[in-house]
Amino acid sequence: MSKQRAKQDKDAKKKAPFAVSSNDLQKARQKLVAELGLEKYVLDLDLNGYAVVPPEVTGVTPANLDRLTEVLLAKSEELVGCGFTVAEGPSSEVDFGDYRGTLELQSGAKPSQFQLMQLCTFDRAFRDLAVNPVATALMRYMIGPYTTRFSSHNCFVKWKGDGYGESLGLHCDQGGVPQPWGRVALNANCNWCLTDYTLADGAFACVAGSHHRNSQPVMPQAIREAIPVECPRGSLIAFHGQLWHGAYPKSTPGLRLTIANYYRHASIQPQDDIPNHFPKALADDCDNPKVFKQLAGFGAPYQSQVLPVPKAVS
Ligand SMILES: O=C(O)CCC(=O)C(=O)O
Ligand SMILES: [Fe+2]
Repeated sequence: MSKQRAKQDKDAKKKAPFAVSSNDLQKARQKLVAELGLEKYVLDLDLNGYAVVPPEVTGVTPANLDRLTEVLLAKSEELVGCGFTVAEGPSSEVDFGDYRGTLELQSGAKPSQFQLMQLCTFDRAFRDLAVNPVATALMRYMIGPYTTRFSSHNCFVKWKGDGYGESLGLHCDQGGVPQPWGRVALNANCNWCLTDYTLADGAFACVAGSHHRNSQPVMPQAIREAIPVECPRGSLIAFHGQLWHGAYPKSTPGLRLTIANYYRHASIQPQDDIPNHFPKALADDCDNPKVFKQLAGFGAPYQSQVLPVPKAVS
């Protein structure tokens, strides 16, 4: 194939990602994995529906983690109105008013966490994380090499309390998508642990392999099947949108801080309308503006007369 033809084909795939042959998709997925040496992690994703990737592999440094943590603690203080430290948690009692939580509702547990949203507008450090090459390769492996997009960028700030209660808040991130579900992940998630994950510190809970069951968690059995995912600060827990997961309650002092970068298939509505509302100038200020803009889904066709019309010949 001539170089020009190969380039035309590549451009066509980018423009029409839904029309790529299975063969080409398979090759593109294999390339993503081989280039970064991620074989072990995609095997975990295939078998268990999640993979724990250490910072030595993702390249996220202690200085990166410190910066992310610093900004999140400052934002928490700004919004809540009291100081926050990793060692001690919120410096005062906090009041949620009538708010009863989200995953907490399954067990009626009293909220002991909140979420910060739209992280990629806070600081470049979050935009760099959103385009981390290892994270994006794993997301593309599960969702699709050409069809992966951002859904939202959030942080869980969790402290000592009942957590999600006895249900562990088990759910599938893809739970809002109508069934039947297939093998391709329509959502997938990157949980970046900014503090150590141990059972007592409120670790991620999941049922290994449950992404193969193509269903919402079957309760209450799923609670007995769940296991804690324990890993040190800086780890990435990447997981499939069909994995049954939640978290154990935190029973120790201080904070459990987690960034949840949530990705979607291009056919799925984003949680945050990033394609239309994300400030485009910020996308240029990150480690890989090209990848950021592609994952953001800027410039979707059909929002104007993108295809030419013929002209009447008189
Ligand atoms: O760790 C948690 O509290 C829940 C994480 C979660 O459900 C998610 O990121 O989708
Ligand atoms: Fe989730």
